[in-house]
Amino acid sequence: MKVLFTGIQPTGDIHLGNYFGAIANWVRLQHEYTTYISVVDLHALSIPYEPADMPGRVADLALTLYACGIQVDKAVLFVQSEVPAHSELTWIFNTITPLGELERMTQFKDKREQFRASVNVALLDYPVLQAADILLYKGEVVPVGEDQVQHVEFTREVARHFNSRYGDTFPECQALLTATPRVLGLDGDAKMSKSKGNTIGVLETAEQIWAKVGPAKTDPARVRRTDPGTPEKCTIWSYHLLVTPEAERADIHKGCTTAGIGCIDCKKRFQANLMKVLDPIRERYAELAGAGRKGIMERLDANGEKCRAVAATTMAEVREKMGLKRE
Ligand code: AQP
Repeated sequence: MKVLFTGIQPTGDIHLGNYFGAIANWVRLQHEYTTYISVVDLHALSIPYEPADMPGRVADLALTLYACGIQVDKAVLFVQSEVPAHSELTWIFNTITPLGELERMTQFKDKREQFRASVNVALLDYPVLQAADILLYKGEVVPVGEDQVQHVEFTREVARHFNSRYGDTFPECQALLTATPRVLGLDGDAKMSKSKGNTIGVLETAEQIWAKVGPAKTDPARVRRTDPGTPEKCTIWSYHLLVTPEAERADIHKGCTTAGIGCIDCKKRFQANLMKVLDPIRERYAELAGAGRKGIMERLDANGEKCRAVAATTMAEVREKMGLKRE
């Protein structure tokens, strides 16, 4: 089987962007690939965080991923910092990465603006660590959201640079997108994002979600209930595309464009369809976080060990090719 590698930062609760932009694909593809999924805590250190919160966040993220449908016997879910070779390979890749390539990365430019007071080297080096993550396991397929496609392309470049300098070692990986690779933020921002506070979390209850969705902006043309709207200009419509069956969507589309339904009706129908997806995840999370927690934590330990072994094999090959093996 081909190797799939992907990761997610423990920077907050999993949201609809993570789920429909990436995780839904991981759940599907774990049956078709040798699958590695990393809780990338080293990446999360690149933005301000509270050390005391980190262990809880990592554990919670793992539990939520299993609740979303990642299976213990199908995917190797592990914690990045428990495999030191990720940092070692990053340094090696730093030596073959032109500075200019990192400076033009869209995510770096965005985060540099967002965290203006604390722009550290790790923010710039983030894609190099990501390349190390993927290539340590010789990942060929990388299912991500649209925002990460540029980093996957960069990883291909890194593999190419390394292979041409030191000999054929790494595969050139491909990004894999879902049908909805970019989920808008509740505030209409181009990206739902944990650090922007514009999210709907997958573990939120119907009441919590309604408190956010009820006041959310829709098509600005619908000032009064009787004003017809354009669904394509509405964030809530983009959410219907995630969860609402096609026939019902056609009905809602017509209702909006003819002012047959109001925005509140439209939002209620979205919420009802969304809860059909989220209720089972929340229930499963409750089970795992209770009786299942110890077993999951043990599984993370065992997976860390498995990954250290895979990483050691790759690093032995890398060291030898780079002349780092003593006579
Ligand atoms: N809005 C989104 N639409 C589609 N896909 C998304 N992803 C994230 N947001 C969206 C995808 O989810 C996976 C895990 O992302 P991550 O947590 O590692 O980092 P991120 O992309 O930076 O996500 P956030 O929520 O925006 O986190 P912060 O605010 O901490 O930076 C990735 O495959 C990502 O593409």
